[in-house]
Order: sequence, then C-alpha cells, then structure tokens
Amino acid sequence: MRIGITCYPTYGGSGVVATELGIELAALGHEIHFISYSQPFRLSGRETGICYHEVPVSNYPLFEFPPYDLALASRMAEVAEYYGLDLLHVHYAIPHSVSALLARQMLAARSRHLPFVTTLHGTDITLVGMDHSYLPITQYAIQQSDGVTSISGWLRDKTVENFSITRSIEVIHNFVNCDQYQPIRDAAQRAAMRARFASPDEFLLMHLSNFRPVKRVVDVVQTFARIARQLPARLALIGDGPDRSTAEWLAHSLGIHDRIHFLGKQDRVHDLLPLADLLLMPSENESFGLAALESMACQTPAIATHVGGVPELITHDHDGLLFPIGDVDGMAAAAVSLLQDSERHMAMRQAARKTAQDRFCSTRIIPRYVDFYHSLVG
Ligand code: GMT
Repeated sequence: MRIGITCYPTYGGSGVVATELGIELAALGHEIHFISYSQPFRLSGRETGICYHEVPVSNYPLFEFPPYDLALASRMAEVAEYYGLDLLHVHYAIPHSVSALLARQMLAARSRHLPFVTTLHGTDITLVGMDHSYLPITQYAIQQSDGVTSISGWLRDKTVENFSITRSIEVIHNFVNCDQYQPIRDAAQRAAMRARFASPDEFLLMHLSNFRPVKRVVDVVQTFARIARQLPARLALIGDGPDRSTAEWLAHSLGIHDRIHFLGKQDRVHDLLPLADLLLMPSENESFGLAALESMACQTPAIATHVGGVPELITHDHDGLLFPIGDVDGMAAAAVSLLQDSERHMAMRQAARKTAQDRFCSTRIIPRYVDFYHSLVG
C-alpha cells in the first residue's frame, strides 16, 4: 500500500509511534510518505521505502498566525495525487484530522477517494481537545474519519465520554520493536556503558519524557531524593521541556544535583534504557505510557502512577509497580525495597520484558494496523 503519515515531528509519544509505525510498515514493503513541517526526529532520512514531504507555511505579514492546517491539507492532497496514496494516517487529532478531512474533500471534488485514519494519542483528547475552541471541530473530524484508532481502551472510553462519539473506535495499543529495544546481554559491555552514569555499587534510575507538567518531573526528583538517602544511587533524566529548569533547581536545593545527570534530548534511547535498574514515570496522566513500554522491553521495569491506560500495560507487583499520583514516599519506599531484593528485582525485570514481547511487540501490533487499513481500502 501507499500510505501518507502525518504527525508532530518533534519530541512526543505520538510522533514516536507514527515514525516507528512508518519504519515498520516500510520494512514490510509498504511505501510510506511522511507529510509534516519538519522531518520526524527518529527518521534518519536514509530508510528504504520512506519519503518525507515538507509542508511549507507562508509567513505573509498579514498572517499573525500562519495557517499550518490549511498548508498541510493542500500538501496532503498534492502528495496523495502525485504519489497515488491509498490512504492517509494522521496521528494526534488536532489539527491533523481536520486537515485530512479537507484533503479528502479536495480530492473527492476530482472524483478521487482518499480515506483517512485518525489515531488518538492522549492530550489531543484529554487536554487540548477539551479546550472549547477546539472541541467542536475535533469532535467533527473524529466522527468524519474513515477509521479511528485509540492507543488504549481507557482513551477510547474517554473519547466517547468527552466528545459524545457514536462511531466505533478500534483500540490498537502502543508497540515496541523488541529487537531494537532489548537488554544488553554482554555483562562487560553493559558495565562499560553504565560506567558513564554510575559506579558498579550504585543503582541507576532513569526518567524519559518531554518534561511537560503532566509528567510531574518534580516528583521524579523528590522520589529519587528519598531513594538516595537510603541507597547509593544515581538518576539519569532523558528529554527536555518546560519543567526541566524547575527539576534542576530542585536538585540543587535538595543538594543532590551531583547525583543527577540531565541528558537532554537523546535519539538512541534504546542504548540508555537497558543501563537502568528502574524507570520512574510518576505522570499526572498517561493514556498508555510508551516510555514505560520501551523501558520494559529493555528489561527495566517502571515505577509509575495508576492513571489512564497505564494499568493496561503494567500489572502491579508483577512487571512493575503502580502508585497513586504524588505518592513520592510510597514510590521511594517501594524502589528501595525492590532494589534491595535482587531476586525479586530480577523476576520483575524478566516479567517486564516478557510483557513487552508477548503483548506489545511490533510483530504483534503492526499487523493490526495493516488489517485495519485493508478494512478501509478494501
Ligand atoms: O506525553 C505527551 O504528552 C505526548 C503525547 C503525544 O501525543 O505526543 O503522548 C501520548 O501519546 C503516547 C503515544 O501514543 C502515549 O504513550 C502517552 O501516554 C501519551 N501521553 C499522555 O497521555 C500524557
């Protein structure tokens, strides 16, 4: 099939899922066309079967707010026509599904059918979409999509509830490539890579996010501070965003900044996640928790919050640990007790990897998308 994919190309779970989906589909022989304002950050530009089409946005002085959604719709229609696309798959409803709807209408006027799939990821439904200025048009575009998927059952139910959606929504969970995301089996190699962040007698905790308020990065630092009082430990934070300076300030105020590595944005997170003993994901909300899944595939279980779709991924006390939002004392105590019990820790590490492989590996999830496309294209 020839598939157009639109996503936010910068940091964020929806862009990661869209890009990895395109890479996996191209590896299966499909022709993939990314249409966005810049190249998605996980694409090297050298992948076989993948083209990238930039959306130029005119910044004519009259436009105080350049109309990206219109430029995107035009580019979608052009690419669909020139490259014979079978369908468009847009990730994150706002504004992508509205642009796809316009592109479909433009082509319909020329008797060309271009179905589109909208995948809902999280804040497009729980935060941005709830803003009244976006709610009616988001609701309309979801209803008008040829197919809608949601990355968790929880998010599907929220969408139906918040937007009074009457159409069907297919749940297709986030996925991970378990060959790329895997533990480092060679102990000497792992020890050498880990030495950059912690000495052999220190535990290494990690966090991976876009440092938005919903991620509660302050809770990561607070939890780590409590752990570091009881155990020799270091923390590596991957990512960047609005709350990074607050986290840095807190680390200094608590006198633990010399135990914390702020790594900023990293492309090769699969090289870092296997080095950690635990991942901390104390989010306010998480419609699935892709960072935890990627970590689990690397045999690094997560201590997370019992929110949104996270319980669809993590089973408490089996392949990870779940706590109420803000329970930094509980998370720290659980981390200390787990890290001190190497047998239990190893069992949880193995269970985490098994969950990723058995339920969320790309080899299981990608065929679901392909089947879904076929059901629309016929
Ligand atoms: O985490 C974010 O705020 C980014 C957001 C996005 O849409 O880019 O991530 C969401 O999509 C991910 C991939 O589907 C999910 O795994 C995340 O749980 C979800 N984030 C939230 O719901 C906060």
